[in-house]
Amino acid sequence: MRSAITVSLVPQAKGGPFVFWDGLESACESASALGFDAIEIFPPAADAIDRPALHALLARHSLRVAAFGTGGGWVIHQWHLLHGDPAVRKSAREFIRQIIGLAAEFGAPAIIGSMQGRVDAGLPRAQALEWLGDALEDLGGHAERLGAPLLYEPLNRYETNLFNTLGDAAAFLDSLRTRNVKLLADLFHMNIEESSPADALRDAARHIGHVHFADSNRRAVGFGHTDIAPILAALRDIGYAGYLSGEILPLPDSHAAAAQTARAFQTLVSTAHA
Ligand code: LER
Ligand code: MN
Repeated sequence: MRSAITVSLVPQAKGGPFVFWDGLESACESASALGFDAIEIFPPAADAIDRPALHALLARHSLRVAAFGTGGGWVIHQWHLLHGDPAVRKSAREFIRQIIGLAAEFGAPAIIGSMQGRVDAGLPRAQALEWLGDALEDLGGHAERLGAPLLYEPLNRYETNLFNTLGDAAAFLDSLRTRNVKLLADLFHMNIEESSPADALRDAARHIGHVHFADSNRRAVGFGHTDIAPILAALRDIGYAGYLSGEILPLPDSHAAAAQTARAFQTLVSTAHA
């Protein structure tokens, strides 16, 4: 498994679960000093990223990009894939498509988290699931042609009423034609929704493509009360070789949150696995 830490480039997302907020240069410097393998980027839009500059920055710090989030489309524009207005659904899909293109250039997947939206009053659930499935077929196929998976993230009940558990999301992915959409297992959401996070990971093993590494209170692993050992044992047992990415609140401050994530990764994952 590899380690990653998040950086938000979206000021409107302030208060959200991202560790670094002061730009890519500063985030890469800190991530590299703490020994992370990668950064996970939350951009305002695909065209906000200077691609040659980012390639150079990553090379300078021996870092990779673990993933790009697409939630800027929701935070900045209030777009999502299940909006009642077809023009807004289209804008949401195009926003994600552009980020898939950006991510593929860095060998990384894009994440559909908050951009999935929710089933609003008056929208039949079957219609919502048809729209979601159609978007995932289209965007999953697009990502596949560019050589990267697409990540779909089940969220807790306070953020979506679509799929809250890995099992329900996995069953939905099984109903699609595309095999290129993988699950993002966020340990914060799973702490709220799963009876057993470790069992949920084992049951959805073949679908797991990325992990958000967070404690029960969405702080760095070790700063809450999640029993992390059985979760890491499950990830090892299923042969998960992707990222554990610290998508967490920058508490008590960005540096301390990142340093604790690095410490947790090194003591619980690297050394146990060496
Ligand atoms: C996104 O990765 C996520 O976990 C959502 O809760 C958005 O904040
Ligand atoms: Mn997440």
